[in-house]
Amino acid sequence: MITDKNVLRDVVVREVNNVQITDIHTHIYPGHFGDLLLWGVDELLTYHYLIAEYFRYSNMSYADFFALSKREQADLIWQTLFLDHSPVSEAQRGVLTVLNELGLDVQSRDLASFRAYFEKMSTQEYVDKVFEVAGVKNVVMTNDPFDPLEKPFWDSEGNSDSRFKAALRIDPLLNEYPTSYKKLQDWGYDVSLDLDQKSIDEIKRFLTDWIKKMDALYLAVSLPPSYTVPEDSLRSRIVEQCIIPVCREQNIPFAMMIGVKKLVNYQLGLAGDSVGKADIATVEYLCRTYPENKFMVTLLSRENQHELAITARKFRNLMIFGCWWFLNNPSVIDEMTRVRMETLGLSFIPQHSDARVLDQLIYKWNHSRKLIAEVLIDKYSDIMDAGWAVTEAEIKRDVEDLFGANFWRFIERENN
Ligand code: FIX
Ligand code: ZN
Repeated sequence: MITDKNVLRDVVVREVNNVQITDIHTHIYPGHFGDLLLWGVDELLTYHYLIAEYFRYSNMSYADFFALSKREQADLIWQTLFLDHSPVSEAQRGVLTVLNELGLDVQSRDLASFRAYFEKMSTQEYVDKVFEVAGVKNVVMTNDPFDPLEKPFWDSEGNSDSRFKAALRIDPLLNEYPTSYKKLQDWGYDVSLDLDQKSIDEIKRFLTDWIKKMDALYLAVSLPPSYTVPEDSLRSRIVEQCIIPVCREQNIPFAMMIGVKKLVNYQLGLAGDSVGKADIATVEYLCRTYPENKFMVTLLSRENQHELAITARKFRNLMIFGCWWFLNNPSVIDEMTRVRMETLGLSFIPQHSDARVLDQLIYKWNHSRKLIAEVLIDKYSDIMDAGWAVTEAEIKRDVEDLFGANFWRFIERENN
């Protein structure tokens, strides 16, 4: 039993630093998926978060910037965001954390030397290195059969690296059915625009085929703030008549990531998306109406977070996760984790990395481990003040729950 708060801090920090993480939402791929896997310092510097931050200081035309090579873009970003101004934003600091955790001489500010380090590394060697340094056991990818660059890999060799788990991502099906249905036709699914019963059945077959092909752990979609179910729309009908029954049959969660205002500045590409408050009533409706289904939900707006935590209190088939995208900043991670722990105890998934560049696993988890550990220390300290003495084994158990076991238990799969 721990009765000393200094010992408490040491144990929590040790267990949080040592836990092997399951990262439940990323955009990275195994090494054999070729150029789909982004890694190295030039990819880190041209992350879309940093591109948005670069243009805060630059009058260069968007077209001229995107016409540059990735290396030339990285040079501009390094000079502007790191040398001309101190790199204090979360994404800027993240680059420094990656380089520092890899043992490079960050103080040198020598981009050429950083590039030389990566040039010596093979892809597979670096995948192994990053998973080790980041303390990540496995990641869940974002796997989109509508992506013409990714689909060929699933139609041929598929995934052979067990550290990379699949999630079936179906944004085009839900958000752009008037165009995506033609692709389903090309793939041999007898669907039509008017979404007749035959189309409903064929969309269910498509979803089932791909869940099995990928061994998808969940089915995911990114949705606008206006997302509403039920409503008189193709999207709402596909959700209730296709996705809900298939996810129940396959016993996998439906993961809704709600609140993205796509391309508010279309000239910025991936960096051009923004945020809007979602309607929690849709989450309530789906969890209430389909108690046999499991839902994972993350909302993009800070203003949605308290009501999302309260909604999770109402529905045991709802698992809330992550401090997504614009929320993945220390001030907000701290606030969200405290609200969630005070509201839900330990029955939530505090974080995912959303890593688009392999190396980001290192900084996103280095930063979040520290923040989540501080919240845990405070919460254990509070119950110690009420006479409760927690054990080292219980701290290890709780930490493993937060950083992976809650997810594996919710999806009823083994973490292997
Ligand atoms: O929809 C998503 O999965 C988002 O996370 C991405 O589209 C977004 O660009 C991102 O990487 C945020 O971190
Ligand atoms: Zn994402």
